[in-house]
Amino acid sequence: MNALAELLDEATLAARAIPRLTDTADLDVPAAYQVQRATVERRLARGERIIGVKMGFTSRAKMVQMGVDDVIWGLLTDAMLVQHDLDTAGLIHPRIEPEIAFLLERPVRTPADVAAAVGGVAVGYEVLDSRYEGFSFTLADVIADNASASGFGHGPWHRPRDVANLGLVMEIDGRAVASGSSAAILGDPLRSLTAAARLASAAGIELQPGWVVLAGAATAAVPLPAGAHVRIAAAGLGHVEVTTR
Ligand code: OOG
Ligand code: MG
Repeated sequence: MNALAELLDEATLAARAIPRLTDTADLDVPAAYQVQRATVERRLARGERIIGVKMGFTSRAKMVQMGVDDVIWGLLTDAMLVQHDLDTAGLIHPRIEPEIAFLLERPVRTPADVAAAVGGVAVGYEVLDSRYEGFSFTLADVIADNASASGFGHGPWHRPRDVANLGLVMEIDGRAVASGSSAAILGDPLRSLTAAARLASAAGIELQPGWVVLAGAATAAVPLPAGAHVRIAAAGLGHVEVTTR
């Protein structure tokens, strides 16, 4: 596991894509999550802190785009939080996608804790950067690669509210590049949070107060070029912007 984690971690640090692990290794889903954990451990050893989790493939649009059909999750660290601008030079082939973000104010150990745990909701985005050549992978590969996690950001937090059917629009340099509804996320992004709670309890991880949970993209991701201005808006939740260099 550690050798595979090292390959992924080095690919991340060097911004150089690698062949899929499953081309040469026998990797099932439980083993892939062990590799994921080991990649995150390497980040923690460099001083990064876990500040949340991200859900993946919670919408048909994403499953169809990537050819994968199971809900997965990955871990977010403080180093991934984007503050207004992002240097794409250190990335391989970044993509961006709109997200709904939850802020936890209480620990979540089981799905039963979810309803009382949400302290805020926001419109957000995720920057994906698969460490695999051609941004192409199997389910086990993408799990091992921490669900392609690279960066994320969110707009202002709002008090908890119904986010089941919010219109989402993502623009790059003023041109709409993706639009959809939060209903595409398992019918209601809150269900994605429940799924995160289920995966967390199975993994023996407690979701912590202060953590952010990205519910998963409602639309396909789009390539994120350098020198771009991206604006993501969700009805009732305002917007968030990011500029790339
Ligand atoms: C994997 C991550 C999927 C989402 O929101 O569905 C994901 C990928 O598409 O590279 O983050
Ligand atoms: Mg995502």
